[in-house]
Amino acid sequence: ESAAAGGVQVAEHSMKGKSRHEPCEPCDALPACLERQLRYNLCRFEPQGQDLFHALALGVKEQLLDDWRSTRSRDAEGNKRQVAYLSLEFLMGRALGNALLNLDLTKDARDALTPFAASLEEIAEQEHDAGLGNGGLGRLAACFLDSCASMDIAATGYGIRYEYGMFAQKIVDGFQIERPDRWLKEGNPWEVRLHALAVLVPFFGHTESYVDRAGRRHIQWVGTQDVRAVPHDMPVPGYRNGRINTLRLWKAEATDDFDLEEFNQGDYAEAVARKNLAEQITMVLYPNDASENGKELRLRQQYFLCSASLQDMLRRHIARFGDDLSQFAKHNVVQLNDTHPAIAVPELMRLLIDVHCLEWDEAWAITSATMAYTNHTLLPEALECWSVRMLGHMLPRILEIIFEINARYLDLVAHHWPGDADMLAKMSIIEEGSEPRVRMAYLAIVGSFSVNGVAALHTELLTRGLFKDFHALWAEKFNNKTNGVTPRRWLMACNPQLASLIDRRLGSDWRDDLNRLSSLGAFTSDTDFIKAWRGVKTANKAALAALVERECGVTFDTQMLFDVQVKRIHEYKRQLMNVLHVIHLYQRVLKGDTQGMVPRCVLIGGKAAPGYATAKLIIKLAGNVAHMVNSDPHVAPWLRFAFLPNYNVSAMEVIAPGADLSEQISTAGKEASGTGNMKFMMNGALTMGTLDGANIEILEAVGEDNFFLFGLNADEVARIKEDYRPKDIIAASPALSSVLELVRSGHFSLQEPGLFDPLIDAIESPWDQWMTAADFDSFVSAQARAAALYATPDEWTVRSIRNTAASGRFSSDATIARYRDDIWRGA
Ligand code: B1N
Repeated sequence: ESAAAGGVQVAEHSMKGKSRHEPCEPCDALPACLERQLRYNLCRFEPQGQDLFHALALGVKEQLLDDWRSTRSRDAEGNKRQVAYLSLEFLMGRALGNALLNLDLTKDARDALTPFAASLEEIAEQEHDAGLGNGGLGRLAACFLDSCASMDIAATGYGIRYEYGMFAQKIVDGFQIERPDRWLKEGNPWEVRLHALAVLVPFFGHTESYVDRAGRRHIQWVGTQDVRAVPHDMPVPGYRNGRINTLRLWKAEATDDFDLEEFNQGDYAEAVARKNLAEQITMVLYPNDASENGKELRLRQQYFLCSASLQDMLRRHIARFGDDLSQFAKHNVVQLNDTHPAIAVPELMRLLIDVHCLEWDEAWAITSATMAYTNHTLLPEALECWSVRMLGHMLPRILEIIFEINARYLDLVAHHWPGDADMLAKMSIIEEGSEPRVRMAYLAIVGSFSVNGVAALHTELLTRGLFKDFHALWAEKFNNKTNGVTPRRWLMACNPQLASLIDRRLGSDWRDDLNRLSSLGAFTSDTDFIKAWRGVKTANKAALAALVERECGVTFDTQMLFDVQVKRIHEYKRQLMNVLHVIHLYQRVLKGDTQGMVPRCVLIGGKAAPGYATAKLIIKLAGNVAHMVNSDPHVAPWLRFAFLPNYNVSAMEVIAPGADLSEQISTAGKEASGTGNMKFMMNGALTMGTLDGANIEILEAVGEDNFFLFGLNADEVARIKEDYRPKDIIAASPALSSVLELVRSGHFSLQEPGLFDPLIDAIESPWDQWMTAADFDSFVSAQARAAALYATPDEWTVRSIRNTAASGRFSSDATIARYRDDIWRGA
């Protein structure tokens, strides 16, 4: 870090002359450090509220600072290829527990808290979740950071420091209400603000061309309104390896340039107040999962992130290698987390050409050898297209570069498909029409050397469907990288009892290579082990039951089957089908038809995008059904149902360990991968799932006897779509008919008859993309198979063990190893 001054960088400077690993002053151990933070840093004499958490976090940060600094200087001097993970979302959750685990400081932290009569668990709960993401895509970025650090990869996460993260969900009268998430209001002890590394990001203005003294034509982007991007760094500790990577989050601030005219007219206060406009850029996370809404502010966020991050990478490269940028791609790779940061392609071109004076061809060679693009969804509503008009106004120079990239690329297309004008229009980065738009996915593919999907089926559907023509042109770019989840947070930290039971049987080697969990298979006839395993599950179910009791006022009994579906609410994920199954069970109990049933507690949780009316209505239905189910004492021994408000990362840390059955029931072909499915499996839940996303690979890993498979596959969904007649299917299904009839009758909406008609109408419609009617009976019978198995506890437990045993493949360490070997070569 050459332009260093401030934070960690300051330490680096003042350390010159000293041995790198020798601390300035001997760092006191955590207990003394905690005292000192409280007294001399926070000035708290009677700690209350978040005080102890803050003191402990500051103490932990102090413990890792030397390693953080030495990681930076090692990377700044070494020859490892630097990975930049560019993402609009990092769903980090809480940091304390994870940091203590990775730094091996958990015991020290407990000791430090002893004098305060506070438990570590209690204090850790004080931390606000860093909810800087919507769901799977943002949480994947967080798991990847943990794995990169743990595998000694020099990776930096580049993101936005949103003042407001994912909204908090309240349920009022059964309806979702969104509350702002001011997660920074009490300060963030982990972050280090680095004003000295701030960069300027240009917006608006126009372009001019000029000829330099050597006769070369240049373009200048002038008259811009610049916004200052200030990095706020968060440490990302590797698992017990001394590496501390960085999550660098940019905050938008106004520059000190005022509108002079306004200034001179005496509007001083107004001029200063207008600085707020710049700061809006990093104010709030857009809460739309898998849908795109084309808002101008969102484009500003995207460009702001990309420009600031690429400037930062170029600065670091130049500090290391000097002005020669020809080897930039050899030393750097940018992984684009979906198309949200795809504008990095033309932005890197701009920086190389306009700022660093490279010729187009050389700049293009560097850019297209640096960028790699991950696609996370096939849903058409999520594919980003930015209006050419908006781009031309906000980022005129970037639009010019996009046009030039397109022109050169279309030459290639024309060579490949001579005389085929349709192909040119179809494959153009610019979608023509009354309001021309830039297809960001096409821009990302053209500008990248690697394009990957996130599960085997998803990659296959990409190359056979959405990106078929690109695959014909550049087959070598396409590859699959099945997602994974970090076993540190999602097993060791969230399920310490299971982890230590595994330690007792296998030793602790599995912690460094999760594939070693497969040895658990040898203990599936060991009755003591089975008993101990079930004991841990029951204890975790008690913790989950306590959460449900507290948040929903519903009593879950740990003897009952815990059937859980938590994820964003979306029609394709089919929470509605799950609710219909609950109604089906409810009807059976009311009829006295409990033969073969097993007592069951069903939990659903998740947020709906604020503008997604159908998803919000599904939440309302779940709440109303829960109310009916739970208030009938005849039903209580058989069935309980709760909708958990405000599902987030921290809730999942309690939910995954306590689940018996994991609902992964999306319409086949719609869920790109899923990652919740992996967290549940790792914690010994059995999966109820369709042949979709990574479910297919989970099924393959664990075997059919240990998985409840149902429903149409992706090909069948596509085929049946041509002639889909749900009304006929419903008529032929007594179970589905009577469930839909009960909903239609107003039984669950006595005050508002007809409230749920839109949901039923959708299921009955021949255009229902989600094919709930087609899969319902198959789902119900798979649920009956699950119940039958649960009636034999040892049989169930053996399958639970087999699920954890087979989950090594879904460690994000395995995923990251494949990114490193196939895409990030040299990292
Ligand atoms: O990305 C996850 C996958 O496991 C999920 O299957 C997939 O649905 C999820 C626009 C998205 N795809 N697209 C998004 C998020 C925010 C946004 O503004 C789209 N999220 C996914 C990880 O690969």
